[in-house]
Amino acid sequence: MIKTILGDITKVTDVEAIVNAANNLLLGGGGVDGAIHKVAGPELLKECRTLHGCETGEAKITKAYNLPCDYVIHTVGPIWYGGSHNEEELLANCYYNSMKLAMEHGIRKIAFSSISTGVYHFPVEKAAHIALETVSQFLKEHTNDFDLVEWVLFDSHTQSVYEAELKKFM
Ligand code: AR6
Repeated sequence: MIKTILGDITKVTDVEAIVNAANNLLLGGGGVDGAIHKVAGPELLKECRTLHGCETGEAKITKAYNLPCDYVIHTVGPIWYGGSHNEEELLANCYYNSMKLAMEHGIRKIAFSSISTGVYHFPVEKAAHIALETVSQFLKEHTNDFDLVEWVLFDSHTQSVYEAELKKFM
């Protein structure tokens, strides 16, 4: 099942893993990354330090500490430079690699944030299309491995864009 909800990803209780929109250092930051570290507590930063960063488009997994889920998958979205720097493929890689990592850990319910569409300025319509296309393709190839994929979106405009894309892939 794929759905979108309006809300704060740090409060989501119906998934085993949430996906953080991190940066290459994996040492926290602003936006959703800051919110996740704040709620998870300092143990998360301690574990992140052992990971030695993450390449753009890749994903790494940690425990979730004080968050109400079991794991945090940290992926690093591309900064939008106008579209000629491989941004679309890198964003697709974020979703593909996060789903793959989840599957390898037996995670069946996962919540994504809107990777790259905040501080990194990826246009939300393009990002939502890539997100839904990549994940629905992944689910087609791994039909029995997931029960729920949801996007937890922080503002109603972003949610309406993801909802419109979702309808195209249902
Ligand atoms: N729950 C769900 N979504 C949220 C939350 C939240 N608590 N807080 C913000 N958002 P951004 P990026 C939304 O900027 O563009 C960080 O500093 C937000 O409204 O968090 O990938 C990292 O450390 C937007 O729709 O991520 C990196 O340096 C979406 O999450 C950099 O920002 C993503 O916005 C990554 O930038």
